Amino acid sequence: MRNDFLWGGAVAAHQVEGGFTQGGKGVSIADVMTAGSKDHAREITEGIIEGKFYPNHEAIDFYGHYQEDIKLFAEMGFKCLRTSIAWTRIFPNGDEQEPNEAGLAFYDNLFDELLKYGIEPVITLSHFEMPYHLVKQYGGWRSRELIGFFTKFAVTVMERYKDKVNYWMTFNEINNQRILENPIYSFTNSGILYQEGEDKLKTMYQAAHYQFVASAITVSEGKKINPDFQIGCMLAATPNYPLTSDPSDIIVAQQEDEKQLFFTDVQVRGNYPRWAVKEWERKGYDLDITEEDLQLLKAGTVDYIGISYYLSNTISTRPEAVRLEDDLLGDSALVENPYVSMTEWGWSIDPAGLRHYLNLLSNRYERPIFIVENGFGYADILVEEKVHDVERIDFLSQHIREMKKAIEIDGVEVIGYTVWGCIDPISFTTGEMRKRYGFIYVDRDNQGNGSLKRIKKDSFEWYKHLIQTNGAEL
Ligand code: BGP
Repeated sequence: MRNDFLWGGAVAAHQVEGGFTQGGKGVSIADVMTAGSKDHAREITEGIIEGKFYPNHEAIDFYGHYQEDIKLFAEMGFKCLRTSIAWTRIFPNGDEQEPNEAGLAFYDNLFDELLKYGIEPVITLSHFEMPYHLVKQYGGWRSRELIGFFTKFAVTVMERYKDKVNYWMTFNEINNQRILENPIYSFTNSGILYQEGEDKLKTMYQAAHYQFVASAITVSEGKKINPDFQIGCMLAATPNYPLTSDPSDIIVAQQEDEKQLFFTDVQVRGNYPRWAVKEWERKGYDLDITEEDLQLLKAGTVDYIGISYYLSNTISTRPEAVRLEDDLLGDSALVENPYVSMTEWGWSIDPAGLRHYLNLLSNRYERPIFIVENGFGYADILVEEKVHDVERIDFLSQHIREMKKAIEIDGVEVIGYTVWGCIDPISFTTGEMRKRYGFIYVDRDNQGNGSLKRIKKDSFEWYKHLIQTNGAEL
C-alpha cells in the first residue's frame, strides 16, 4: 500500500450536521423528505417540519459537536474526512447574488479543525442537499438555470477554501437518478418529482445533461482557481451479475452495467456513449444539448473516480429466478443471488464484487479510483457503554482484503478508502437512526430521543490499528 494512502471516514452534511436553521441556513431538499416515504417531499412551514421526522434537520448535531468528533477521528489516525458542504449554508435559497458569510465561516472552522490534526478534507459539493427553493421556483435540474446557480456555489467555495481543500467531488452518486421508480433518488439527486404520464426517462436524461455541464464547468473553473485541485465524479458502483450463463442473462446484466456507467462515461471521457445517442434517436428525444455544452463536457473531464460500494445486484430473464420484491431497475428483474448473504435491510454482502468492479472501472477508464463510501449498516446494541460490533469489523476486513488484492495483484490505482458513516449518521434511504454505520455510536434513537453522547465501538480500536499499520494488519 502506498504511504500516502488516504484512510479515513465519510459523512454528508445533511446526515450529520443538524442545525438546520442555524447560521442562516436555508431549507434543503433533505430537510423536507419524509422518512422512508415513497411519496416524499412535504412543504415546510415556518421552520417546522410537517412530516413527524425525516430527522436529518437535527441529525447528530455535528454542527455543534464537530470539534469533539474530529478529535475522535484524529485518535483513530484518519488521514482524511469526506464530507459535503451544505449548499443551503452558503446560498440559502440557491439563487442569491451574495453568499452567506456565517455558512462560509462554519466550513472555515471545520476545515481548520481537521487540518489541525493533519486530516485532509475531501469535499462533495452536492450530496442530496439542493436548496428547496430551487425545486419550487425552477423545478430543480429540469431547468438549465441550475447550471449557473450550482457553478456559482462551486466557484464560491473553491475560491474560499482553495488553500484548505484539495480533493473535490461534484455530485454524489449521480447515477442513482436513473432509478426512476423510486422518488427518493430523483428527488434527492435532481430535485424532480415526476408528473403523471411524464416521460421520466427523457426528463432524467435532460436533468443529467445539465448536471454534467455544471460538473464540467466546475472542473474547468476549479483548475483555474488551483491547478493542483483533484476534482472527481462520484458513482454508486453496483456490479450487475447475470444469474446464469443463458446469453440473455449475460446481455441484460451487461446492459445494466452500461446504463450505470453512462454517467461516468460522460464525466471521464467528455462525451456521450454511442448507445445513448442511438436511444435518443430511436425514442425521438430532442434534448437541449448545445454545441457549446459538448465543448464544455470535453474540457471538464474529471481527475479521479469516486465510488461508493455496498452491494452487488444479480439480474435474470429466467422465469425460475427468485425475483426480489424491490425491483428498482424497472425494466429488468433483480433476482436473488444464491451465493451471497443479505443484511437486515436486504443489501447483499459481496466483498469480491468490490475487486471485480475496481478492475472493471480501472481497465475501462484508466483513472485513479477513490473508494469514498463502503460500510455496514447494522442495528448496533449498546450494553453497559459498549458496542461489540464484530459483524462490522468482519464486513470491513473482507472488503479491505479484496481492495488490497485489486491494488497489489491487479494493479488498480486506488488512492484512498473512507468508511461510510464513520460516526453514526441518519440513514439516507430509511431516515432511521437505528441503521448505524459508525466506529462511534451516537446516543439517539429513531424518535429523536437520546443525549447525543459519543461512545467508541469495538471497531474504533480495530480501525485505528489498521490505519497505524497502513492496512497490513486487518
Ligand atoms: C449512499 C449515500 C449515503 C449513505 C449510504 C448508505 O447511497 O451516498 O448518503 O447514506 O448510501 O445508505 P443508507 O444510509 O440508506 O443505509
